[in-house]
Amino acid sequence: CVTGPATVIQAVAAGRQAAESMDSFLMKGYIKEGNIDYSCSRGSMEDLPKWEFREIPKVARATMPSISLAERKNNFNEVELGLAEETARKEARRCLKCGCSARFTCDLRKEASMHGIVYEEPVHERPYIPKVDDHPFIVRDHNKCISCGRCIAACAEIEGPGVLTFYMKNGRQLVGTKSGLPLRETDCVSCGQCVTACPCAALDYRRERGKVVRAINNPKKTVVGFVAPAVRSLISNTFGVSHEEASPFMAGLLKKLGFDKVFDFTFAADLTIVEETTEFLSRVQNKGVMPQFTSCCPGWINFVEKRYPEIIPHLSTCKSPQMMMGATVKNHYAKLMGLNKEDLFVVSIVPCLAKKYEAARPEFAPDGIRDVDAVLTTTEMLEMMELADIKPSEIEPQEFDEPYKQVSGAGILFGASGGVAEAALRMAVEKLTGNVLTDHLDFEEIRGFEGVKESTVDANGTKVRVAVVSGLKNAEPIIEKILNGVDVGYDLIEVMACPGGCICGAGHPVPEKVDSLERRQQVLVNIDKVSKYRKSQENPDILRLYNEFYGEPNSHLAHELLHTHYTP
Ligand code: HC1
Ligand code: SF4
Repeated sequence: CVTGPATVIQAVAAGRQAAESMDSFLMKGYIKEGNIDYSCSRGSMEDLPKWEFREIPKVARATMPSISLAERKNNFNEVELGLAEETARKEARRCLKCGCSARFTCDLRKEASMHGIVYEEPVHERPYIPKVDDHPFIVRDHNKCISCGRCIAACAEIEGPGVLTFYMKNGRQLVGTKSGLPLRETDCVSCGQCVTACPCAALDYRRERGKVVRAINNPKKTVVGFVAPAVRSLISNTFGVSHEEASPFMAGLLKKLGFDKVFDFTFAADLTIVEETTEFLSRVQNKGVMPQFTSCCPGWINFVEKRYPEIIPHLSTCKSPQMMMGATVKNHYAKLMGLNKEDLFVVSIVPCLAKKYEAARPEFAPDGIRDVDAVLTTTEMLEMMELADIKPSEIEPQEFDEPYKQVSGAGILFGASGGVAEAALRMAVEKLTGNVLTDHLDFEEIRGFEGVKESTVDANGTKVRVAVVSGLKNAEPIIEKILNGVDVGYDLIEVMACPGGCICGAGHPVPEKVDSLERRQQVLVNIDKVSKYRKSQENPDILRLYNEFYGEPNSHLAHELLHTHYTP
């Protein structure tokens, strides 16, 4: 019976109030390695405080630290278990052996402990259901599913596409697609929020760690890594390093893992701003298609291509920073170093699953050679660190490598919702007024976690009206208006699929509390504040790249390597 645990978890998702009003809950259950199943009997909520915790049986004891009743009631906080923090984290990650090894805290385990679920040997085995592998990298394992419905809610209510649903098969409630089509053929945007929502790794994604380790071990390959802006927000909070130390720590970690060169993705965010703002100003001057939508989030691009192809002319033609960096490394860096493209293995490290989809698109593999050979999530990078048994204290902070070393604070802001628009405004206002922008660099009204934020900036009489959207469902009303010929009152619209932007991407370990998302955002804001350069257009390495290679923004070569087309 799955009603019990499912009800508990659903109640958690819906809020504590819902839990209070439930009239049934799980009383008995079991968890065994690599599988979760439950048997249950019914009781009433009033019985809950009278529950006695029973002895944890062998199978569970082998995978969980021993804990007292008081400690279990205390929300299963690993530090309160009296274990060294690092050991406790490992334990918390290992706990249920569901396979979600990246989770630092596990809601399922926490709730099971809070509600006093007792682990027992199964009464009977349920037939094994083969894993469903109907997406380029998202995999569903029904055997682990507890029917909590979180993935369905994440897809419909957090993100927007709403492609998942429950269905019944052979008396079991399973998660599938509404249309019955394979996931890859639905409007799934590959954002991975369903994976983040799943408390027991019934939804997970295929790792690319092996591919990267093989390249590192291949002496013919020069392995280049570049790290996305939002990754440092997680690194700072996870390892307790200051915002200023986060970037050198990441560069040191990747070098220790065996990468030959490590660049900062933020460099490509700066490149994107120069290209995208030049395109925006040209649309303003030449009365091009307005408003212009940003194009750096591959989840958003998938959404437009699959559900709203009519608004493609509104999308900036700029590739995302990931693909600009890949094309620049495989062309400019290869030429500079006298390397064959085939011998360069380029890896991006991001907080995003949709970027795995983006990097594998055929248009980003000219002559069959991918611009970005592998995409590791932040979680995969931490897993590699654990597999290689690297202790944080062993990491020697390093600088990022030349020739893409200098980055701006504006580029760093890309990692949180509003950052792309803020960086674009810092350039657009300067170009429209003809004056160097020295103060009023902060556009705080477009930062934060609200689904839609807006700002109007007066640049010497020219008004630039900006909207910032995160969570795809929040973009739909704006798109509908544009399609109906209504003036939405914006010139530039930033859209990021994940609520709050990339700091909330599914490639990060699951955040512990909402507050930790705010801490992630604050890390980026703090880095921007102390940056030597705070505008993308003043980054000296960007200016040199144009001088030496691209010529000028939106040049012919820039269009060839840094811009793209979309496929309805
Ligand atoms: Fe993002 Fe972006 S900000 S999309 O969230 O434009 O992943 O960090 O790398 O490409 O730079 C993600 C982050 C990231 C791109 C940049
Ligand atoms: Fe990926 Fe960022 Fe878009 Fe989320 S918001 S899908 S993490 S690019």
